[in-house]
Amino acid sequence: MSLFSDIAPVRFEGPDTANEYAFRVYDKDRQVLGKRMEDWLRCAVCYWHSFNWPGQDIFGAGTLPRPWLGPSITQAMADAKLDAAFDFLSRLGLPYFTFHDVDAMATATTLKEHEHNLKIIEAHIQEKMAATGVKLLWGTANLFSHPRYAAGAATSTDPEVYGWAAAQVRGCLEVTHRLGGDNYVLWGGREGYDSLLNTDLKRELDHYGRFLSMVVEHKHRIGFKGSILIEPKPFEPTKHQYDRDVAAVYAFLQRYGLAKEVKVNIEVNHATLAGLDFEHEVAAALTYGIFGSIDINRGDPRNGWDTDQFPNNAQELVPAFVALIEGGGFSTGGFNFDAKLRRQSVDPADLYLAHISGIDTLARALLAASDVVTERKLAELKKARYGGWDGELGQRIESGSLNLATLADLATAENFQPTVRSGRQELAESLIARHCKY
Ligand code: XLS
Ligand code: NI
Ligand code: NI
Repeated sequence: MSLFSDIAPVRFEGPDTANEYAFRVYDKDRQVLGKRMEDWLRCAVCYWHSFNWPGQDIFGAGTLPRPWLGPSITQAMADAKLDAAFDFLSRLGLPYFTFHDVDAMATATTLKEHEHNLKIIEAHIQEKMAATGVKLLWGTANLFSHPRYAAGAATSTDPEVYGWAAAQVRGCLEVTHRLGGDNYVLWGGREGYDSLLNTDLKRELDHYGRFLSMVVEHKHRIGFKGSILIEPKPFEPTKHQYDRDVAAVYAFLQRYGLAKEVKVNIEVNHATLAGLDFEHEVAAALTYGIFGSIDINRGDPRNGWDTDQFPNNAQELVPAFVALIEGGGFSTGGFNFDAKLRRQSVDPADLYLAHISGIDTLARALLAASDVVTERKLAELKKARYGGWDGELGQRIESGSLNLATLADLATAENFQPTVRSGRQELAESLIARHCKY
């Protein structure tokens, strides 16, 4: 029995059900474009927002009943949290979870203690995973909450802090490996700066590049086959985060020779904070060949911080799903619900309702996007728009057989008189909207 035991295991009951604790659209075995829905979405519940956050904000204390939380977490508290978390996970019926080292373990003050406490909880997590069949999508080390990380972890001004970060990442990467995790994530929590006046940008970036290289090297040393993922975010907590968006991460990876080793974990609310569409980030990552996984949530269009709300608007997600489907779907990644309740959502039932609605939203977006892709009209519209490039001139340019001078001479000699052609944007938007019927 736990806080979450009052709800019966959540099942698919179809759109007409009167049961709020059932999936209306998410039918995990339903075939979509030759793959089960569960295998397209690969959904995960995150440990931190769901079980490790008492509902505090910068103006007030926690509101949510989470009896296993306190200023310092004992092993008994960590175990009670684990019981409750896996009770929830198995009742919700999603295949994966994600966690930070410190979300799950008892509080430690030294690195020896940290290793010890992590080992204890690892064994308990292993038992829970075996008993429930829930798998690990990714693990990550929290390198931002403790005061020691105030000036960053891999970009800290203090090499001893850098050493702490190395120890935490080694520990959590190895645990993730032993638990069969599919990915290991690094969100650069405080890797950034608040003022350039006191910041040595080059030195910090070089330290960060070296850190990531050490992580990749260790991954290979221990034989971890999953993906290493960086999670971009433009700001918060620092004014300027180094991993501000997919393009910045790609430039960083190239600079340090890691573009073939590291991919990205894209978060919806981080993309929008960066002033970008979520689908832009997905398409950019696919284009650069660094698409990894997704933290699914949403921001509020009227304020500018990471509100981490549960997704509830399928239509808004369809363009990203079209890109995802056309890109072949996830390999090691999935949709991690990096989303949290509101402070007034104090009933244990609210955590179910939030996830159920979020998962159905993803299922709706998947079905709509699969119709868009199957119909092919959008793909044809796009292809036709670039039709000129398939002709003789376009092919000569694309193949590199013209240089600036020969092309300029050709354009002049043949008196090119191009005219504006319709971009068919309204039709493209309509092709999305008409399929949002689930
Ligand atoms: C914070 C991030 C964080 C990462 C994991 O904004 O989204 O939750 O996903 O460290
Ligand atoms: Ni995230
Ligand atoms: Ni976030």
